[in-house]
Amino acid sequence: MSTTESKIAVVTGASSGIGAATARALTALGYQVVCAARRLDRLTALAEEIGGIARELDVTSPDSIADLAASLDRVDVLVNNAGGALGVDPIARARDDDWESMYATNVLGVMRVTRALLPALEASGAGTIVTVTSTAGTGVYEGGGGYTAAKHGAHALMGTLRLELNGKPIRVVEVLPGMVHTEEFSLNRLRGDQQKADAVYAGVSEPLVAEDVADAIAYTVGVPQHVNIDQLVIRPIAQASNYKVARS
Ligand code: 8X3
Repeated sequence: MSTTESKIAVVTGASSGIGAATARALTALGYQVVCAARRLDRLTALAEEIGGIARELDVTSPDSIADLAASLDRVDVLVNNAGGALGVDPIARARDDDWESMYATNVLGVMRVTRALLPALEASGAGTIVTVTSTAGTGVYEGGGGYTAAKHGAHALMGTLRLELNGKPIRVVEVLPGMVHTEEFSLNRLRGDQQKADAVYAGVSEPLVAEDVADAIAYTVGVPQHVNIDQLVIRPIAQASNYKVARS
């Protein structure tokens, strides 16, 4: 791998949405980006477009994470973006497999990928970890129990990590997006029902798009290395809280 000259950024969940946009934004900042996700066909196209590297990664698989770590000889930036929501059921009808899956991706996935890449991030002498959590990491709403619990877990993980890494040359950044209209977030959450997914954004004037969040992530990475943006909450102007959204 010809990575010895370039600074390397690893982006998980890079096959679409915020992850793909972040891979482009960090490339524009001068990083060589390792685009990691499960769907290698999409990653390969993205990597070709941006001059990056495609790596198949399932953040729920310890073996897959170990393979990724072993393939990298340098890591300057890690963006933990892989994750997502499944279902909008109230807790009274919570589906165990949804909750287990959300915990596996949003919490255990972040922990395992971070743990695996920490030695390389420290060895870089100027590492940065950015985890994309959510406004669901600090607030709750009906029907969001499994997702908000998982994102609260990821939020706690980042706070803990910042304390534990104090004194080491690694920034720990949490980006908490609100309503972002991406191709897949709501579609996945609503089990492929496009009509219901579209209804999430109906009447909302300009929900955020993936590039808005990618720009915010790139900002946290691009500020001087002594500046640690602990948390960056980003919402569309139409959204004042998780459930106060202006609709026409
Ligand atoms: C996405 C924001 O409001 O759907 O993480 O929980 S929300």
